Amino acid sequence: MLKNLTILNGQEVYLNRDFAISFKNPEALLQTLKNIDEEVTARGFYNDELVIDIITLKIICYKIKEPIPYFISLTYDDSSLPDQIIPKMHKLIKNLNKFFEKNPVPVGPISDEYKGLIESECSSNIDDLLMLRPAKISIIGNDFVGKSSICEMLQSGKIPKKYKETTNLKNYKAKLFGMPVLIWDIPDPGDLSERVWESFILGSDAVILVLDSSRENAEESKLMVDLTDKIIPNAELLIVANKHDTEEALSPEELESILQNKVFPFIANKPENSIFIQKQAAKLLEIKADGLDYSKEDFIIQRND
Ligand SMILES: Nc1nc2c(ncn2[C@@H]2O[C@H](COP(=O)(O)OP(=O)(O)OP(=O)(O)O)[C@@H](O)[C@H]2O)c(=O)[nH]1
Ligand SMILES: [Mg+2]
Repeated sequence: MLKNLTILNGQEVYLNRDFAISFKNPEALLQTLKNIDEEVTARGFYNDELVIDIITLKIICYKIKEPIPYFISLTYDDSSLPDQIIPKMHKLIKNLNKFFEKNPVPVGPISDEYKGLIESECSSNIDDLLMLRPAKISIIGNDFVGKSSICEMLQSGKIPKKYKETTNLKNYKAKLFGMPVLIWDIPDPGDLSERVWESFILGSDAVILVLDSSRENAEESKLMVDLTDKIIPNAELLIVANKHDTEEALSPEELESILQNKVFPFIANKPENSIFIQKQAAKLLEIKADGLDYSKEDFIIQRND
């Protein structure tokens, strides 16, 4: 997933857009980029890309000399492909160079208006980059627990008009708080061979395990938590205690003691609840956007920290 795009000119920040959280400390990435800029400038690495790995992050950066000296970097996680990113970065740099030729940088501190112009110049290139590798969220769980309802809520904020059993894998393209994502509606593991089920969840950036909140279902689902731990140990997990409104539903505390993990109590047959599941899914991917608050305690089970 893409995490950040930054353009610097010395200490001046022309653009610093976070798509998702890179480091817990919000200042850390910008400081790191400024240090890299200083280093590449001192070494005279002009115009060629430099790919740098920092823990689980990759940074592709360029130091451009003409028409003005600037540093541009794209930060993403290790599952994206630099080969696809590089030509798109070249396009973006070409656009920016044209922009800087036409709109000479004003003397003195850069105004917000000028920064706004830079951002709008980049916006179609950014959309293009974001489409390169949308994050994958797998929705898993037993039959009839509410998986497809949650997929619809994530995609359109609506719920299915009537129940239809999902007999095979179904993919949804969606945007969560502006970020393109792929949502995989994966059938009950009992409906597939174990190998096929496992192959469906491989490559997930995040997993939403849906329960109907009955005791029997919670006990069965425990196995699925263990399987995801084994197959996709880095994917963040959200356990949705769905059908919270039904008589069979156990309390969140009872479910948590069976599953040994936090659960998110939910009711997926009410479209007005869509925003709550959309926010949780966005937080699973650590998307940065207005309306997403990471300071409060939440339901995400973090496995890659
Ligand atoms: N009471 C109640 N019903 C719900 C809730 N969420 C979903 N349902 C209903 O449960 C049924 C199954 O929902 P789906 O979203 O199709 O469940 P699924 O897991 O995709 O089902 P399969 O594809 O057959 O495995 C539908 O009739 C939904 O309307 C809920 O929170 N409360
Ligand atoms: Mg379904």
